[in-house]
Amino acid sequence: MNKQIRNKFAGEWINRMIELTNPAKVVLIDGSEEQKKKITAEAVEAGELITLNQNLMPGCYLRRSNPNDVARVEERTFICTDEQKEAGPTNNWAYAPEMYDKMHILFKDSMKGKTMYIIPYLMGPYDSEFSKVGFELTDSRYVVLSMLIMARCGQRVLDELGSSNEFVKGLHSVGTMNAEERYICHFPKDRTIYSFNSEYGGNVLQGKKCFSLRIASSVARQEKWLAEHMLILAIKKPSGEKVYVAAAFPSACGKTNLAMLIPPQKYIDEGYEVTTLGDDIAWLRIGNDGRLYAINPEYGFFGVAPGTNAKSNFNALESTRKNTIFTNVALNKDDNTVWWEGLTKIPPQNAIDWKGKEWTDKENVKGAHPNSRFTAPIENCPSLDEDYNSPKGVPISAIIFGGRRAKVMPLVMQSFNWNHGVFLGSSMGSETTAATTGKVGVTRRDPMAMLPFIGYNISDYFNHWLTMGALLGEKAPLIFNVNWFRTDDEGNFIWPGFGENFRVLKWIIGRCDCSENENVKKTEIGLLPKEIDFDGIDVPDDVREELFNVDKEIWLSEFNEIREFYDKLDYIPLGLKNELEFLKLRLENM
Ligand code: SAT
Ligand code: MN
Repeated sequence: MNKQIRNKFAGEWINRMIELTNPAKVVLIDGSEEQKKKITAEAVEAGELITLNQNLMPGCYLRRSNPNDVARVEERTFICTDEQKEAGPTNNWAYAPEMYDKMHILFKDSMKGKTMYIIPYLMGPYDSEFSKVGFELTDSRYVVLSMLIMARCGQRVLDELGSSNEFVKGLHSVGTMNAEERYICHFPKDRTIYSFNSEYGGNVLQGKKCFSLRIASSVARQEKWLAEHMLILAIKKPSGEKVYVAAAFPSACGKTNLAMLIPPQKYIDEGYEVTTLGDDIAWLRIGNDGRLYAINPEYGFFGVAPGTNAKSNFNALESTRKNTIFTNVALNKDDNTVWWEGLTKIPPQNAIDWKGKEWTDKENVKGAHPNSRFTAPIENCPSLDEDYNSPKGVPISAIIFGGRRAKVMPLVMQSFNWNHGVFLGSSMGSETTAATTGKVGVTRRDPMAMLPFIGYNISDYFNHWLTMGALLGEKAPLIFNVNWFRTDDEGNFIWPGFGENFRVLKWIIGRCDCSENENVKKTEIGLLPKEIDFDGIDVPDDVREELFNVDKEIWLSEFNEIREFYDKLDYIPLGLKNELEFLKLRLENM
């Protein structure tokens, strides 16, 4: 029996889980350096981690996962409730009592002969109204060491919890790694998460997607706040004033790059600065002054390695220089460091690929898995904002939605109002194939980049966004849509992206402080800039026009696609139905 947890509610539940999983030993994670060192040494000893060059990369380790376990598995991820309509048509649903039964059979004796680690963790800063406690019980040292990077963990969290019964319960076991029996289960009503047969971050670092998005979105609906798949950044203006922005993008749209953007030199010289508060998740609450405040509940970055280099994302690369766990990247044998596609032009001479084999056929075999990752402490980030840890969060002036669209979306536009902004978010998406062909391809709708992460019915989620707008009233952030991926007819990107995206951010913050009051034109689809500051980059006139072109035919088919998407949902809140209708009227009069 476990006597280390003094909180009565947590203690009772943990004892039941110990009885179920039957570990040989139970260790409470206290958050100390000493304990972390010990567990790291054990993981190295057991072959679970490979020690990298400690002179060049102090505190860094490499992990090779089971090759069948390299990404999130949406088809094995479940929202478990009493009734299907609570989960809605976009989630995998399971009847909660039945799933509990199934899980309890799988977890029975699953930790036999192993150690159970009890991880008390906090999502959000200490002493903050925003923050919420979770426990993850796991038999994986890799998960323990990753959680110590991604969340605030240990004794201080227990102190903060005190005698409260408000915490998220999480159980994880690596099981047998049988992919067919892999389960990532969420029970929103009980605030409980069970992960089985996986060790991949998005499935088992439960503080991340499971708690901070799926469970939290459902709690946020009840408590009238928002749990969103958004980065948070700050832009300091030459006057010294800071503007905070939150932004949501589907995967592979450069979210981490935007979070850590370095402006072109000209703007740095003028006194602009971009700083990072978060790269993946934001919790947003209405503050005492009526404005929307945001925190990043996480404490680290779980970033995609391939494509990251000193040019594409200097700050991300720097963040991985120490105390970082790399998963499924290549090992450079010459200096015992890591490598991935896109880090340098030429791969290392002597390397081992992500599966642990000598990497000889560099033409046909990848060195790193495309979804290989770094798990790095947020405090390593050179562009970290001084307020990343602020218990009261930062006031958000603008919310940005974005996707990968070849033709339909302009480089940037502002919504007419909150409801129209929610409409833009609800219909956002990415074209998977279009970017390479230049044609308007199949769009995968990914509302607010939350499709796999909404812990309840998507129609209720849209409704909740409209409610938040009503509560915020005139203090609501402005809502924008951006598209860095517009292409010409040959499929070439016409916008340079990366640091140059700062030019778009500059217009956005100008809309927030009214300095761009004159630089705006009303179109059928939204408010567009008359011009963007292109000074210092070569953008031909026809490209300037193309970046902001609104094509009636393309937009009519976009309208039809959105309607088809809406038709698949249980219901569409009136506010969004109206927006769709208004769009049609404006297009017909175009
Ligand atoms: O795959 S994860 O969900 O862990 C990472 C991400 O998509 O942000
Ligand atoms: Mn994400």
